[in-house]
This record gives sequence, C-alpha cells and structure tokens, in this order.
Amino acid sequence: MKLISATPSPYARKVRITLAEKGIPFELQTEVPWDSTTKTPQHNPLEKLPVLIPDEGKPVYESHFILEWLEAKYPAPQYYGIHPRTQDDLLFAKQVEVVSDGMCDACVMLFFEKQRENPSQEWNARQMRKVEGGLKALSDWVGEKDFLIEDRLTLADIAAGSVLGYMTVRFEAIPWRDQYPNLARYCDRLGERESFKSTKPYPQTITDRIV
Ligand SMILES: N[C@@H](CCC(=O)N[C@@H](CS)C(=O)NCC(=O)O)C(=O)O
Repeated sequence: MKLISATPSPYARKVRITLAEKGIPFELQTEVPWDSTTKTPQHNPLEKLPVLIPDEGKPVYESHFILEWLEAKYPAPQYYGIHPRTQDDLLFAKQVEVVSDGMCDACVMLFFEKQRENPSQEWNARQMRKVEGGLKALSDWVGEKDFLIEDRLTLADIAAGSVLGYMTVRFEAIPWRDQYPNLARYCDRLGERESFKSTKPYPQTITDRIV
C-alpha cells in the first residue's frame, strides 16, 4: 500500500498513526498538495490528501473514511482496534473526530486568509471562534485523563492529538497550552507514543500561489 501524505497535514497524520498502531507496512509518498506537481488529483477528484492506494482496488480518501476502511480491513483483535467497543463510545469518538477535523479545516482557512493582500478580519474572527470553541470542547472532554475513552488510545485520541500537533506547528501564536494546561499535558503524553513520535508534523514550503 502507498499513502500520499504531507509533512504538516493533520489529516494524513491520523492515517499514519493508525497504520503505525496497527503495524501495517506501507510506502510513504510525501507531496505538497497545493503545488501543481502533486499527484493527488490523479487519485482523488477532490484533489486532497491523504490518499491511501491499496495494492489492489480503488484509492481511498478523506481521512475519516480511510480510518473507517482500515478498521474494516484490518480489524481487532488481529490488529490494534482504534474503535471503542460500545456503540455509545464509538459515536462519541466520531463526534470528537468531527470537532477535531473541523478545527483543522478552520486552521487551514486561517492559514490561507493570512496570505491574502487584504485579509478579512471578519472571516478570521469566524474561523478563530471555531478553533477556540473546539479547544474548549476538547479540554472539557479530556479533563485530566490520559485518553478520551476506555483508558486506551482510540480514534478520538488520534483525531484530537493530530489537531493539537498541527496547531503547535502552524499556529504557535495561539496560546492554547497556557489556556488549557490539561490539554497540553494530554498532548505531551500522547506525543510519547512511538506512533506519534515517528509522525511529528513539520512545515512544508508551498511554491504555487494559492490565494
Ligand atoms: N476532509 C479532508 C481534508 C483533507 C485536506 O484538506 N487536505 C489538505 C492537505 S492538509 C489538501 O490536500 N488540500 C488541498 C486542497 O484542498 O486543494 C480529510 O479529512 O482528509
């Protein structure tokens, strides 16, 4: 299998962490999805990575769907199970993923708005509210726990840990660590896992003009 990924991408990181936790071997293809050189549109009509390309069958894209696909194709107990065991816990894990991915979406909007000649303050304020609302929700849900659900790593922690890692790289100016020390401790504890260490995000240079 091959995974098309980008070094700062929180969406791709969710997939890389899941592959690492499940111990599934794969080839990592790193791209800059915003540049015209990217191969991503050849595999995903939405032109977004991550894209997982299985040895046989169609490419799989959208991080939440890739995680669903991996859990179906590489199920527990043979492979590490990222889904909580009860239906209510699974639904909650997916809700955490919705909030975490939504925060990532707002961060991406902010990142590109900042690059415009005349950034819209109203637009930026709207996106910031989403990020701040998401941080508060994550902080409330985490409390002082090591993991959000079941006292072990699940989909919920993979999604939450990925957005927090992304904010550390791209949004150093947002003081979320001071605002929510419990979230910072949670993020640091997750960061000690091998699957998080080996997928630590770092910035990429975008060459093309995007906005
Ligand atoms: N909802 C998508 C978001 C993926 C996404 O926005 N990926 C970015 C890279 S971090 C991308 O490829 N953007 C290129 C574009 O939107 O044209 C997912 O969860 O996979």
